[in-house]
Amino acid sequence: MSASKTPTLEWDDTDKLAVDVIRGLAMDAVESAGNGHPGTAMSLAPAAYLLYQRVLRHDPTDPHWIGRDRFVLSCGHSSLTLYIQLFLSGYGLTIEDLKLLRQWGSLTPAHPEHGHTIGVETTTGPLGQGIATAVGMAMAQRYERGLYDPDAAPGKSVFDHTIWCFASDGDIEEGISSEASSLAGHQQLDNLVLVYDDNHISIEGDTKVALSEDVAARYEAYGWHTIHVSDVNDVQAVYDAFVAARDQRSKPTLIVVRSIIGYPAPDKQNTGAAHGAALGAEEVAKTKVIMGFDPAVSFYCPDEVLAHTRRVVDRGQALKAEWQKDFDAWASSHPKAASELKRISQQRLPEGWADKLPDFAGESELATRKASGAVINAIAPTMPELWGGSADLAESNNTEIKGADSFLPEAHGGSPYGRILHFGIREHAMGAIMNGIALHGATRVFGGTFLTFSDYMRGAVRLAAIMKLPVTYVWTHDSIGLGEDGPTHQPVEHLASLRAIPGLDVVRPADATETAVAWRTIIEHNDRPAGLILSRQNLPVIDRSTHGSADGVAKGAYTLKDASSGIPKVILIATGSEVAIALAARDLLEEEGTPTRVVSMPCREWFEAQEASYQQEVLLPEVKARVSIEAAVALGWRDFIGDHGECLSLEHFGASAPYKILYEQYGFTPERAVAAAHSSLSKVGATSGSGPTGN
Ligand SMILES: Cc1ncc(C[n+]2csc(CCOP(=O)(O)OP(=O)(O)O)c2C)c(N)n1
Ligand SMILES: [Mg+2]
Repeated sequence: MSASKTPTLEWDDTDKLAVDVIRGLAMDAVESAGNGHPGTAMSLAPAAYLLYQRVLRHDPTDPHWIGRDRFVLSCGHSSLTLYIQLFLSGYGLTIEDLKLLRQWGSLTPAHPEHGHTIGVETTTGPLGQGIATAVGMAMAQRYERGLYDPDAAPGKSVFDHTIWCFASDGDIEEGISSEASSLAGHQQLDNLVLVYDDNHISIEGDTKVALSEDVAARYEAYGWHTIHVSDVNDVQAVYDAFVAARDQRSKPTLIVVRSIIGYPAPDKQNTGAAHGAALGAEEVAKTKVIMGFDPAVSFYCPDEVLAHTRRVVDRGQALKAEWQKDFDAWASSHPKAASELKRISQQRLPEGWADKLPDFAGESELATRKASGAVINAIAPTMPELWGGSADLAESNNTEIKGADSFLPEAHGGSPYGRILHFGIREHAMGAIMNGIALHGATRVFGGTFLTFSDYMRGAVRLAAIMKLPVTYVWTHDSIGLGEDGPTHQPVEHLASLRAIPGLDVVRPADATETAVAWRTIIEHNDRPAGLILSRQNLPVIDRSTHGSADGVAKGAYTLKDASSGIPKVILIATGSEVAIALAARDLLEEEGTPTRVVSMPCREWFEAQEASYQQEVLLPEVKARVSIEAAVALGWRDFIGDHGECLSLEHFGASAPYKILYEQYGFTPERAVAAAHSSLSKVGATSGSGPTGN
């Protein structure tokens, strides 16, 4: 794009004043909180203002407009960069909200929180996540266009828009951004613009202590278009760069913008001190004088500035009205697609989708990962909103939708609108990309890797839980049951550590039938992430004519096999592959005359959401002899087994050997479960102490 084609920026004194007003508000908000991050909100003011006022396609009166551009502030610490634009644009934030920065219950928490403040597209704060989330949004935009309007010319579809992301040195340094940016280049995401605030300062001061590569050269090597702007205060140059980046067709664009953190504060600009602390009354006063403001006035925002900036509402409404005409025309010429879009947007599932779930009754044994693959393939034809893939383990994770195209530019041998995601070996980016996809629209995405590598995704999983995003992790190879690959690949602590994340459903089905119900339940939830924990090895398919219905999975735990007569004396609680061991142990216990109940507990979170009466029906409070069986650390199981219970668990790493040997060696056998039951029964007999609580 040549500079001559770029429209001249209209920029008057009120715009100039508005940028200084932003700087003043940023300083004052942090000063009033006593802490916060003023520096970058001050230095990035011209870029943020230009974007929101002149370039971003948005209508502040309709923040959920599907045709809007998305803005991601990856450097979430600089939340004022966003909050002040939301205030000036008219999203509902007020000066009073800015005065309550970082305060209890305010709309202006320290870091932007999606679902809390209108206009915040994603929660950011953990550096690097925002860039990868933006990549996910850009991928979702292309997929959604492919679903509904694949034949439109580039830039001409109502589903076309741009994903904008502002990022700081920390975002650029974090590995997740490299993973995601590499993939974005490979995917040729021309709808993505990353603005890198190259201010050479992070918390420890000059970034020369930790960063020396040529970032733009790195991005060029990834396949990005790059643009340099030598001074963020050169608004025409910033504007030209924005327009050129937006109009770039074929690659994502990185705009490297040089800025001076804390500008124009006389003493603290260009120092780490401007990053994350109040500038102090004296410095604030001096800065206001430099800007021509009265140093005695705080939160200065003259009416003329607000009247000027709120005109962006007119601009946005006009853009939207224009778009609406096109959308209506599209809808009338694509009635089927339009009704499907409506369904998906309302997060409704297609009629009869669950009838498509496979019935595994005829199978004798099957790995739950394979059952999961069968489920995905059974429901995929009725659910176009379902897509996903793996971090290079599709065959192992059984995530492939058979017959579907790979989501890839044609140059790389796929279809730009394909349904199979290839994340490459980039688990952390995969997690954040899934978040971006879920945030962008109502499609349902899944992503697979080995459970042990969920650690590599954890930062993104945690954000999915915070944002309540309905993404599904397909985590296979779930225990020592994976066998020969050994301790690096055998999860031991992962179940406990994932269960520790509030709002994440950790679901470990016992057999193929439970896997189908687990998928059904996950799909029926649209307000939280879930991890499916699946076995590599075959597991017996439980005969449901003689055992409890797998529908109990939806309640998190259920009686799979009750005592043959009367009230059980002992309850065995197991998950996943260890349920079969519990069933075999029950047979032994029953043979010796101990009435035994087996409870399958695939999802604690779902069980904990049940009424106390149901919980007590399953875990009879009067039965204090209990054994938990799970080939992982015992952490968390005491909540269910109580003072008299025993845990059959694994408190050390595994080893490289065939899995049956490992189960023997580490004591995951029916005989050991029986011994544990005896031990628990004797504790109950020996004491009259308190039993388990809460169930
Ligand atoms: C993953 C992660 N690690 C550490 C932090 C803590 N932290 C917040 S900002 C920051 C670095 C600030 O430097 P930069 O990213 O250049 O932002 P600037 O000061 O230029 O605004 C750090 C280490 C974080 N928010 N996220
Ligand atoms: Mg910096």
